[in-house]
Amino acid sequence: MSDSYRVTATQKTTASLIKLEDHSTVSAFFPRKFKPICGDRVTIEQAKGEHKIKSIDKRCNSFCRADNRGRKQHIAANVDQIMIVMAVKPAPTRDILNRYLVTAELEGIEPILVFNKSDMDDQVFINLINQYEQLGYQVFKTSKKEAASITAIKPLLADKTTVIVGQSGVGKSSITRVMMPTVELKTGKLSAKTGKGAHTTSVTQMYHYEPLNAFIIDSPGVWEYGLWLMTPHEIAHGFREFQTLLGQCKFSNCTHIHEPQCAIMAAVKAGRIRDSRYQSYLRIVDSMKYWG
Ligand SMILES: Nc1nc2c(ncn2[C@@H]2O[C@H](COP(=O)(O)OP(=O)(O)OP(=O)(O)O)[C@@H](O)[C@H]2O)c(=O)[nH]1
Ligand SMILES: [Mg+2]
Ligand SMILES: [Zn+2]
Repeated sequence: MSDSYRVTATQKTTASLIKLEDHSTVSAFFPRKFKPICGDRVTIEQAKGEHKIKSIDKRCNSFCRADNRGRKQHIAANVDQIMIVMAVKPAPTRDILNRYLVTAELEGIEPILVFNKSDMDDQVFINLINQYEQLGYQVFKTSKKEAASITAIKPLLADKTTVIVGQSGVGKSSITRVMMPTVELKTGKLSAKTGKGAHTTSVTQMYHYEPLNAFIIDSPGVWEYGLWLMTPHEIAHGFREFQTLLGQCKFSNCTHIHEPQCAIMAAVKAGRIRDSRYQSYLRIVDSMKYWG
């Protein structure tokens, strides 16, 4: 049996790998058609005195986003959890959290919500935190100035692969650094002009943190997180509190937008689904027209 490796980073024709048995690292080249991504499990062989990726295991799941034409772009593979980081500044864009959650629900990735920079304002996120806790999500309020608020998340990372996502400048790398002090990460300053992040992390990179046996994937921040072309049915499935009602609408192909006897709209009316979440669902469905 050949040894098992995971991809920690990719360059044009080579990938950095970590050997799962002893956590040693190697570099291996790959044919272009392979398209390995961070988190992939691979086997390697020797070719002309170099390491070469021989095979990529079928992915359990992957964290994806839309490319600029609405196609599904795979970012990280075989992930157990997604840590969605938001901050007081830059403030989250309107539907960004729900869009991340749609991906998480569809791919079977457990979300961890982190509201960071509470030192700048302790109040702004109180309502959101309550709402998402009520939906059953794990929610944390953090500040890099209060290490305990971040170390509280650490136990969740043990023995898991966690991808950390969020807008540029929200503090993804800063949080990772507090949780895993021995791992070397880059962090940057917010641009004084725009208050936006400076895109400090430029490539997706997986780190292994020995004390927790945790794999952490730090990804470059985005201004906006876009979902690839999806059907209303897929998007509705991405809203956790809709799931038990799907299938109870009069029409099996109900889009929950205008149809009579829609179980989702009835639940919104009755206050069992929060209107802000339903409005966000409508906007996300509507946003798919850009890929049309
Ligand atoms: N006040 C305050 N500043 C923070 C906190 N966390 C991070 N920052 C600052 O925010 C800036 C951006 O932090 P990073 O950790 O680089 O952000 P990032 O999310 O990794 O950004 P990208 O790599 O560009 O995606 C840095 O100047 C950090 O020092 C916090 O809890 N409070
Ligand atoms: Mg970063
Ligand atoms: Zn419906």
